[in-house]
Amino acid sequence: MPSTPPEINSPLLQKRIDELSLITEAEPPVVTRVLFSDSDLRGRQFVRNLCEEAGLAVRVDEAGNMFARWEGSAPDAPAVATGSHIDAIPNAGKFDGVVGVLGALSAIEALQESGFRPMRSIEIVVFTAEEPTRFGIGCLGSRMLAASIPLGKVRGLRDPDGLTFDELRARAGLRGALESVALPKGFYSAFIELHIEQGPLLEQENLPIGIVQAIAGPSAYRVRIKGEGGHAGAVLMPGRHDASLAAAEFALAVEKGALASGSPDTVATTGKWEIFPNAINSVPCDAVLEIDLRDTCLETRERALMLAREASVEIAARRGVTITWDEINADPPADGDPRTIEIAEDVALQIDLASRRMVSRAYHDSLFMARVCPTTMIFIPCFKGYSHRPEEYSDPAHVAQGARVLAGTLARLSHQPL
Ligand code: HGY
Ligand code: MN
Ligand code: MN
Repeated sequence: MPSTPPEINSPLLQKRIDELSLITEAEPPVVTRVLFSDSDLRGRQFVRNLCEEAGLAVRVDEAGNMFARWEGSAPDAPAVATGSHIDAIPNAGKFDGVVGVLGALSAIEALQESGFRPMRSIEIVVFTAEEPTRFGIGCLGSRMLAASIPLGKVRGLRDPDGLTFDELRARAGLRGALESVALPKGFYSAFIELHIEQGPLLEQENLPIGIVQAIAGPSAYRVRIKGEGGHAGAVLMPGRHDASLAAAEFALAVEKGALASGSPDTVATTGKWEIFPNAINSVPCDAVLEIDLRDTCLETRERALMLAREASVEIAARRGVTITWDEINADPPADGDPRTIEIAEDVALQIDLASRRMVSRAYHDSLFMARVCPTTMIFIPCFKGYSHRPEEYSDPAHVAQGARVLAGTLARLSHQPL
């Protein structure tokens, strides 16, 4: 066991983060790497090559989750897992998810160079489809690993071009049974994910490390509003059933529901709007909205949802439109594992890094890994909390410190008694 966690090769880690950021569908420095797109496939290959150069044994499951294993002296014991995602939403930055994948690789390389030998194997997981961009639902890979999504629902997904998950994963040469993806019970002894905070607290409090004690529960809904179209000049106002204006009122009602839930942790937005026929001189007859509603507490999230549903009934009656709801996902919050949290805190303390426990308001693959093994996350600060935008930034010192705390935590978890 290393007396203190080994130093991270920060310039090399930064160089890799920069190199991966150039594998994008957008113009650098903008990062866009949508599930199973050409840039996603090239990004996966980039990470795979680095892991194989580090001597890790790499495999890919039928959903596209990639695993890079550093075999320990007890190869049959439940391994310690770490990792994150490299897919990126449109107009994203270069740190979200990537820090947890490349930081984990740098942590393992530092441990290797320090002469540390794992007892439990240590495995990096690069989860497929953490972002909801392609299919509207996030964490598809970790949901399937945790057997937390009916495979019929996965097969029924369609992307905006009408492509299925099976058609898209075939691009990566994956055609095997998705039933093989779910992890056997007890496969991992622990999971720990390094990630940028995607919020402003650590920077505001000038703290280098956050340890996640809870992850907010995400939910998403697709709401269809059916009105009546017509000529924008000829249909007089009293006779209109304008789907777009009903959508506008409804989106404000969603916001109102979140504000009236009784908890400051309830957040909601209407992030996707499609108006039909979307022509300037035509009264919109249809609107399709996608709502993102989250909370650290199920009860207040449900209250916000109920208020929004009640508002939709009133808006539909008053405006003479129909409003129908489809649930995309509604997942409970997850708690960090106390023992794993303590270990990560103790490692940070050991290298004089102040830390605080905190909530993750973004969801992560950890939300589902917490269903299969003790899980927590290590957060590092990011500039003004920016994320999901090109200005996303974490300075190299913070990235390296996060990876170093990860290295120390992985070392201790790997030597947990069998
Ligand atoms: O939306 C989220 O919380 C995550 O970044 N996909
Ligand atoms: Mn993200
Ligand atoms: Mn992420």
